Amino acid sequence: MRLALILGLVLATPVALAGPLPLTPAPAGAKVYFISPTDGETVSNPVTIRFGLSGMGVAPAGTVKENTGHHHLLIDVTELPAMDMPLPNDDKHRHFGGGQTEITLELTPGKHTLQLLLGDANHIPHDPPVLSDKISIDVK
Ligand SMILES: [Cu+2]
Repeated sequence: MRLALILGLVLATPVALAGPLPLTPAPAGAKVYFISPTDGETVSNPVTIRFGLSGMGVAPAGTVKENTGHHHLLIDVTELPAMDMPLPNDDKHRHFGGGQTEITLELTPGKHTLQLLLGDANHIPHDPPVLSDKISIDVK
């Protein structure tokens, strides 16, 4: 099973692989972005955050299917996590392994940054990473 998975990824990847783990290729032009809120917006709790994705499809974690992934929401992350390892799973790195495309949450009042990063079946960013612009919001 694992050998077949690795073989499949190698065969599907036209360029040489970097790093110890085979990365899942992302198609050119794939884009992840915030539908809402928008950069600089002032919002009130609870805050609903909607995730957009174009050029790829959303699939639950564990699903090995070409050109798919699941969302990760980075909250107030100043230093991006490693792009060749499974993403951390904590309050600042939220996984949406069920294939969710939005979340409603409570944020402490004040300024926060939000960024989206797509992960593959194993929570590893794609090659190249599918990463949104970082937005800032002000929570009242
Ligand atoms: Cu994940």
